[in-house]
Amino acid sequence: MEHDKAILEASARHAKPEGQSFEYGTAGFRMKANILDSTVYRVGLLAALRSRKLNGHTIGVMITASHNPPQDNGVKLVDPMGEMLETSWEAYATELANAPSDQALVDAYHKIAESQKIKLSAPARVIFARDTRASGSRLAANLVDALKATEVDYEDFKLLTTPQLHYLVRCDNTKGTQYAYGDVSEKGYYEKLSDAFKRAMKGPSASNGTLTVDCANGVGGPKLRELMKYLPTAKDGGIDIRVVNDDVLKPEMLNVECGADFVKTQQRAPPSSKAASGDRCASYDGDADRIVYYFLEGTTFRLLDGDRIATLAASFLADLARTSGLVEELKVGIVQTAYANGASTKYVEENLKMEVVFTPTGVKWLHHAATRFDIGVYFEANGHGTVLFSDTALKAISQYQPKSPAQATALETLRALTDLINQTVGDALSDMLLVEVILAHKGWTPKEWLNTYVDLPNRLLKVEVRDRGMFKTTDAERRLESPPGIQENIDKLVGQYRNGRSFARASGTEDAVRVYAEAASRTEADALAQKVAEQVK
Ligand code: NG1
Ligand code: ZN
Repeated sequence: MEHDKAILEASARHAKPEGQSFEYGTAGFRMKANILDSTVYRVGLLAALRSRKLNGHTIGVMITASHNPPQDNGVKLVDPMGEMLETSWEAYATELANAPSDQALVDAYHKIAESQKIKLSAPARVIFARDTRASGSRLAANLVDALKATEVDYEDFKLLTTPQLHYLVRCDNTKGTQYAYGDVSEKGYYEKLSDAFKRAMKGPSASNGTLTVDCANGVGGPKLRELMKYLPTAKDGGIDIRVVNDDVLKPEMLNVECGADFVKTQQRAPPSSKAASGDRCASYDGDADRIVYYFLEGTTFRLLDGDRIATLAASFLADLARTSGLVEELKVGIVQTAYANGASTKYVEENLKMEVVFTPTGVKWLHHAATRFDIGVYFEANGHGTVLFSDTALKAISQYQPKSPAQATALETLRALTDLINQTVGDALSDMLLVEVILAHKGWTPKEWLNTYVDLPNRLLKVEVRDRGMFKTTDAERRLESPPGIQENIDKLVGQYRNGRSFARASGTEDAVRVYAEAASRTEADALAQKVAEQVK
């Protein structure tokens, strides 16, 4: 049969670790890098099948473990428009990864091809990239073995941020069409973003003060430095950026005491930070698909997380739609998860008067829900998110004839933002430029941004349990269905605290149950979280 011999031969060089089981979860496969060899090879086989299934459209493979420690790695697939792999195919990935022998792998491969009616002689194309982890090049070589064995046309983009790869996949699949997304090159990405940024910054004078960016010692560092070559500095109406934590020559430094995950979970600046009171700071995660902002107010650490970026972006975009005369046509909405601070939800509903939709954790759910709006803003509290414009919105924005100079100016900015914002996935570089544009237009420092609403104190706990599989949720993960009885107890506890809200759910990426609680004061939030944690133990 087509390719069997080659698949078997290469598989023998990438044996599956015995007794190890793998699952394609919300972040693809992610674990210690030294047990990922067979999995990455097998993901290559799946990428080949996926591309053949979709008439040879380009499929992306990203090798990264995002904010995980340096010794971990991971791999995930990118679908043709730059979105996450279709959910129904995740089970195939898991099946291939767990095939107990080389022959079982070939059998599983054919079973998928048959059930999906895939012609194995059809053309296929895969592009891939990796973050800066030491294990990345070895794992990429395993991927290549699979692509060669299945005769796939492939291109190695080497080191990229995750969102850059998503961008390239979409560009590759749309080139030469009316939906062409951009030039299929890293340079094309910088050119698109910087051009849009310059257009969006035409109105205000320049961004206010230097932005310090902590790159988690990951791939975002060199890529930000590259992007900066294309961006105007403040004296030319742009932005001054100071890059810190961008050491990628020591891979053991990745995500260590820095980066978006550290800042969000520790609620403090990286220890290496020399920021003074009021300085505007941002942190990326290890593959630069997440960003959070923060600053010191005196000595108090103030975090501006994904919820803040979402509210800032949604209110600005709605204002632009209104000022440009498009308001009747465009519905702006926000997508959040249960982890969004309750104060942000209240602010969106009561002050911005916009609809909020809740989805389970995991960007693919948020992304999907955001497509239901004309302008759909989605962010996880941890800083992963973007803004999606529907086809109707894009058409209205590009075709509308402004009726006044004010409308024309607003429309120009809106048009620039449709190009500035990465439409495929949350992107730290693109999101950063979006925030900078908005702050510059509003003439805001982070302090004014923070003053839009007051976060409810909250606590996130990780609870080790015997079997997290027992924890089943409903209502966008906000209520536990099983084990029976726990939800009733959580409800009772929540009722005892002012502005109390709490929920428990099994993590999709770690072997634990996460408990979230918020309440009117820090002491109450902590106490509520503790009590709920006792319920799930
Ligand atoms: P889990 O482990 O399922 O809670 C975490 C994050 C998600 C998302 C995924 C994917 C929290 C509470 N959860 O999911 O938001 O980013 O990882 O990486 O931050
Ligand atoms: Zn990431």
